[in-house]
Amino acid sequence: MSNASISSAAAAPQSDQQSPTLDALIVGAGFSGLYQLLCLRDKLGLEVRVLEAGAGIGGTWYWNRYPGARCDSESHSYCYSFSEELMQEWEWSERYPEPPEILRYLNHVADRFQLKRSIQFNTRVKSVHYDQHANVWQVGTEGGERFTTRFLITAVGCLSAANVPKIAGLDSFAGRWYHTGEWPHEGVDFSGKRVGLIGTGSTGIQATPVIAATAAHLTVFQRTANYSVPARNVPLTEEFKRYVKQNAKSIRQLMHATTNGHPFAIDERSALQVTPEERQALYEAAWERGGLQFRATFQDLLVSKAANDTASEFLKNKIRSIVKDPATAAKLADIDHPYAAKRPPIDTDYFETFNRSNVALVDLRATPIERIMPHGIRTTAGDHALDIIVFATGFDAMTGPLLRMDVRGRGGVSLADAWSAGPRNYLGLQVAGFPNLFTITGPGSPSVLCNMPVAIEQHVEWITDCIAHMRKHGLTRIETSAEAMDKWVAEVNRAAAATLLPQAKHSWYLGANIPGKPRVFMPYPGGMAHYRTICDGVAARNYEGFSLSA
Ligand code: N01
Repeated sequence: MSNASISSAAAAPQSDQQSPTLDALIVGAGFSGLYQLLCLRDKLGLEVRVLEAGAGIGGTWYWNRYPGARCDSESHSYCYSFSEELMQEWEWSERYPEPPEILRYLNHVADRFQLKRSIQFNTRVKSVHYDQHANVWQVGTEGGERFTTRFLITAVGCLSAANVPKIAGLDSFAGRWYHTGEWPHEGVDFSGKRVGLIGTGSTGIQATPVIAATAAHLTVFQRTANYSVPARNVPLTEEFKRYVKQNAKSIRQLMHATTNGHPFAIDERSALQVTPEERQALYEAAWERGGLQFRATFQDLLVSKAANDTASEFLKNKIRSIVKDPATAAKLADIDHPYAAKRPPIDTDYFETFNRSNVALVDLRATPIERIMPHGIRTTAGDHALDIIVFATGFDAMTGPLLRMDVRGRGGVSLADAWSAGPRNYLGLQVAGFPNLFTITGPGSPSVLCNMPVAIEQHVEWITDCIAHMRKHGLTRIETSAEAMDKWVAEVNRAAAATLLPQAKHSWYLGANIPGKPRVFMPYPGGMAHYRTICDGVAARNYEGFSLSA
């Protein structure tokens, strides 16, 4: 990557050094940080700086370069829509882009809007403390720099704190191990190697076929069996590229109107109102079309268990028909949650990969890992000799990226203490006691339940409008209240309870993948379009639920 930054690790001062006061400091230079920078610096004319831990822009896509990595949103919807010119000049090559193409796109955006001059790379934020007398945030970095800023905006992503499970003996492993979310940029050569992959979420399911293609042997360690629908990735035709450009506006309107921010509408029928034959035909068509839109086959798949059962049975039958060994098929199809109650993966030849002679599946529910040995992984059923272990074990989602910074608000209260029973905030945007701190795609917002760029643009634009409003009226502080948070948390819980989502007990949406993490349903499942209306209403009613002061 060729990022010309205003500063790099080499240039970053190692001593304690006070930098000039900023209007706004943004943490993170992924999709959200870049757009927030553009809005605050160029639209509002603020003094803004972005601090980014990586050596380049891209956030998720900078770090997640594991084999098989591909975006699950379709490329023409996985991009900014704030600029008609940008939409017209960029062309995607495939239905689902790989990290290098997404990074090319983001670098194009950053270069086009001259964003890199305001980004400081190789700079990890370590502390974020509110000074209530001066009404500013003091930000400290691992390199010892300090910044003072009026507004602090976290653009740290929802899935950026890698979760490497604490398995006894990992330190003793004689081979190499990697987490998919911190993948070496130079890549990993699996040829001739015995590889163990732990985790069968979206990442493990994407990585499995690609690793199996070059490794001598691959053992997949499955704790929770998962559904998956073929992605059906293809190069985009010239005709489709033309369609996207000619219909950019209506595609954007559709993404803004739907629950998940994707460019497809959800069928209005119930899965239970059609005949079994029709239902089967509709599922077959959706399977052939591929991708996340399998969820859109019927309107009630996420709210009615009986409707969902029809989809899950269809998908389990697909597994049984693809995987030739009945014992392996049974383990893969032994799925304990409703379809899409966990984030549904999409794949390229995942189940087919278990028909290869160099691939084995270990069911960790039946035979849990006991420890890691110098030569491999020991389960209760015996040892698996390995040269490489790949942890596709996910993330400390949503709260992890915020809590790993030492965030302290009014009175020195830490965010970790404020959230000891789980995240509490208002609209996913602000926490009482932490004035002028905005969390883009924070817990309590649709975020990961939505096509991310759509959720990000809405948050960035709301925050920008809010700061513009404050400046226009000479206001310098915005803070939500405990009461507003209580009401919002109740709304998130109400919306979750109206769906099947909480029924997946082993879900990172609930924090269940991290031992000791409070079980709280984190993203807002009331739908992106509805959430947008709520946020617009709050702003129109003079920022109801916030107090603004000079
Ligand atoms: O992580 P996950 P992911 N021992 O948490 C298992 C997004 N994403 O990186 O289910 C054994 O979903 C864990 O088991 P269990 C997307 O939103 C997007 O795959 O907790 N196993 C599970 O099987 C996605 O949902 C794209 O029982 C352990 C797996 O590891 C999110 O990122 C691509 C374990 C983790 O699955 C996270 O996906 C990829 C242990 N100690 C990902 N700990 C796009 O294309 C965990 N596991 C946009």
